[in-house]
Order: sequence, then C-alpha cells, then structure tokens
Amino acid sequence: MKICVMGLGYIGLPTALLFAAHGADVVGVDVKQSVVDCLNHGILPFREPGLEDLYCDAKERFCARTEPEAADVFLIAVPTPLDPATKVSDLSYVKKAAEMIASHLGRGNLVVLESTVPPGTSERVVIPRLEKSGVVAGDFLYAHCPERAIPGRTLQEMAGNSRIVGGYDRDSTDRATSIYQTFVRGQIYQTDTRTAEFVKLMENTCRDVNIALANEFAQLAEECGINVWEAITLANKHPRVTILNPGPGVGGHCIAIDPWFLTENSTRCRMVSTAREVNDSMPNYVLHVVRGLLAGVRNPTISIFGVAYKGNIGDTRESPAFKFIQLAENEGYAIRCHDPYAGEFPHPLMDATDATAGSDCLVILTDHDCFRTIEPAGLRMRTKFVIDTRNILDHEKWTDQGFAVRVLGDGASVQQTPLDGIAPPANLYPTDAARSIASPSPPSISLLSPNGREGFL
Ligand code: SAJ
Repeated sequence: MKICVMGLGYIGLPTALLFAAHGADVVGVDVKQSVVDCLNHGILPFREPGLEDLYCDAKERFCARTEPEAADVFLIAVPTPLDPATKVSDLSYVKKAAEMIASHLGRGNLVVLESTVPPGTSERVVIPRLEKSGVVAGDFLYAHCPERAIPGRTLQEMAGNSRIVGGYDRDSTDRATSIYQTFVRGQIYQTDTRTAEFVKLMENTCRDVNIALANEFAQLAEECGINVWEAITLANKHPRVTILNPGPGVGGHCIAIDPWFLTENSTRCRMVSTAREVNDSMPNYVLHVVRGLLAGVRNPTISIFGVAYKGNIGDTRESPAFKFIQLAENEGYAIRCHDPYAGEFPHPLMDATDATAGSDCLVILTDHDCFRTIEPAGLRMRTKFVIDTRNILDHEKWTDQGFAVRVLGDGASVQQTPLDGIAPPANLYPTDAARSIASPSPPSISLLSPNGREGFL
C-alpha cells in the first residue's frame, strides 16, 4: 500500500512515520523545502518523545517530497489556522492540498482528512476540489478521521486512543478503518464525515469551557478567601464532577482555536464564545495581580518562567505568554524570559539566574516539571515576589527563602487591606518622584510572609 501524507507537521509527520513503520510505503509531502531536506537527511523538524526511534523504524519506507505523487491513499494533515481578526477558520491549506491531490487522484483511491475543520467542510470544500480530478466521490473513497493526540504524548495517543472515522459512504468508512487498524490499537468508531467533524470540535470545546469554568472558580475563590486548588481537589471527589485546572490562559493550536470553528457558522454559541473570552482574559488577570504587587516600584522588571503553552513541551503556539508579555510591555514593565524547553521565541530566552537577577516579580506561566524543583536560594531578585499561576512550586520552600508567594486562585492568601498602616521597606518606592507606573491601584493583595503574618518583607 502506498500512502501520500500532505503536511509534515506535529500531526502529519508522526502519522506518516507510523504508517511507514507498519508496512506502508509513505511519501510525506510538505511545501517547506527546508522540512523536506531535513527529513531526507534524517533530521526531525521538532521534538516529540519517541519520534526519533520511530523515524529509525520507518525510514526505509519513508521519503519526503514537496509534491504529491500517485498513491493508493492520500492523507491531509495540514494546518487550519484561525484568522485572528475575523475568528473564522482559514481553510486555504486544506483547499491547496485537495487541489494538489486532485491531479493524482484515481478511481478506488482513498482520501482522508485529519485536519480539524468546521462541520460540513468535507462536503462543501474538500470533495468538490477532489472531483476536479474528473473522478466523483463514491468512485474515489473519502473519510474524515480527526486526530486526537496530545503533544508530549502524541505517539502513544495516536496508536492507543480510540479513533473516529467519518466516511462519505460505507465503502469509504470501511476502507479508512482498515488502514488505521494497521497501527491503531484503540477502538475505531464509525460515523459520517459531518458528525466526525463536529465531534472533534466538541471534544476541544468541552475542554476549553471546562478550563474557563476553572478559571472563573479561581477568581471567585480569591474573592471568597478560598484556595481553589484545594476546593477543586475536594469537588472532584464527587463521582460526577471533573473540574480542570485554572491557569494563565489556554494556548496551543487546538483548544484555543477549535471552539471558533463551531461558532463561525452559528448564532447560538454564547457559552462557547464566553468561555473563549474568559480564557483569553487570564493573561490580563495575571498582570492585574502583578500590577497590585509592583504598584509604584521604579522601573519594575518581571521574570517569566515558561513561554511554552503547556508543561514539558517546547511548543509556544498561541501561548498565553505572548499576550501577557505584550500587555506588560505596554504598561512599561521590563520582561525577561526563561524556558528550558522552548526553541524559537520572539523574546530572548535566558537561563534562570540571568532572567531573575535584579528583577521584581517572578511569574510562573508554564507547568514544566523542572520548575517544581527550582532552588529559590540561588535567585538574586530585587524584590522577592513570586506569582505561581500553575500551583506547582513548593511554596513553603520559597517563603522560607524570604519570597512572598502569590498563588493564582488561592484566595486563602488574599486578605484584603494588607497595606494599610504598614510602611513599605526603604527605597522600594521613590518618595521624591512621581510613581513611574501610574496605574489604577487594584485591590491590595496580601502575601504569604515567612512568619505567616501578612506584611511586607
Ligand atoms: N490547560 C489548563 N488547565 C487544564 C488543562 C489544560 O489551563 O486543566 C491549558 C494548557 O496549559 C494549555 C491548553 O489548556 O495552555 C491546552 O492544553 P491541553 O493539554 O489541554 O491540550 P492540547 O491543546 O495540548 O491538546 C488538545 C487535546 N484535546 C483534548 O484533550 C480534548 C488533544 O487530545 C487533541 O488532539 C489536541 O488538542 C488537538 O490537536 O486537537
């Protein structure tokens, strides 16, 4: 069996290599010559656990090209970005891939769309372009099989997770099911193309709404003086309750994007768009907390630990760090970033010591496991404020080292009016000059201090 995979990104490349490692002859196609050249020299364009070993198992049956060629199966795994201005899906890569395949498509061939798309896209956009080949759907087979793999565990999930196969007709569904069974150990569920498209969006939207609820609970808990992390743990003891974790926002190419694919053709998505708004506002909320701590500090510097969109990966797509940094710089804060996983990032990435030397507030934005074991004693900050938006630090260790720790959603540490009558330490605020960062002072925020009593350090 010969398979042509269109798009060698985070989904297309692992999928192509899995098929090749399980006996298919695979031609991987990517418009980027650099990606093709790298792969044909055994260099992988991104890091993912297990991918190098898989490449070794697959390389005899895999090659990369910039153009498709005749094959038994064509698989489309190209990006479907969101137009940030209109919040509408950009299907240009999918259209291009379908047009490129059309010139090689023959009777009996199967075309599978893995890219995430709005419901109805297969019928309205992809199949008509494939039929420009002169072969009509039914004479070629077609299915939508949305990927469900999470970055950081992509290979295990591609093989282990259950899969949805939505076929144009019965033959298409059965044919697509049989090719995935070459490496998928999970159950394969069959349906039609439109339902499969909808299911994919439901999965990611459900997660986004759940995270938005957790983020709202975090803000409510702060107002109520409650530790949301403890509360969520207790609530999740209920057999029918599963609340996810709050955080500084939702990133990645999926959960932050896909809900808009549901709303773009509908006027009935109030909850879905509200959840997007809540999650997109979390960087503002974190900056609001920073502003409260650093109100009046001269030339304040913020150290950001973690620019990847989530823990233990280097992927920064749609990361909340982008918005947080933009907002903070607009308010005049100097920014320093540290992330041991991230590769390219518009802001220089420093080591932990340089990123914190002389800074005023350390903000944990990404839940990398390595941040859990940072040694605070080694950090030379001007003012020792830490905001843990992921609840991953050993807070006692940090407060023992003289740091004031503020945990997102931990209202137990947010007692109102800590500043009244407490003189700030010397030279923290310039007495002679107007405060450098004149911003509306948010409600004062108390801090966990070494002796457990509120107060300044
Ligand atoms: N996040 C929270 N709180 C949580 C869980 C996640 O704030 O409790 C944040 C993360 O920090 C990150 C974002 O949400 O910024 C998304 O991370 P994620 O781990 O939830 O998901 P992704 O985007 O890495 O992968 C998702 C997965 N979808 C679901 O779990 C429903 C994956 O299975 C999909 O294949 C993938 O999207 C995709 O490609 O669609």
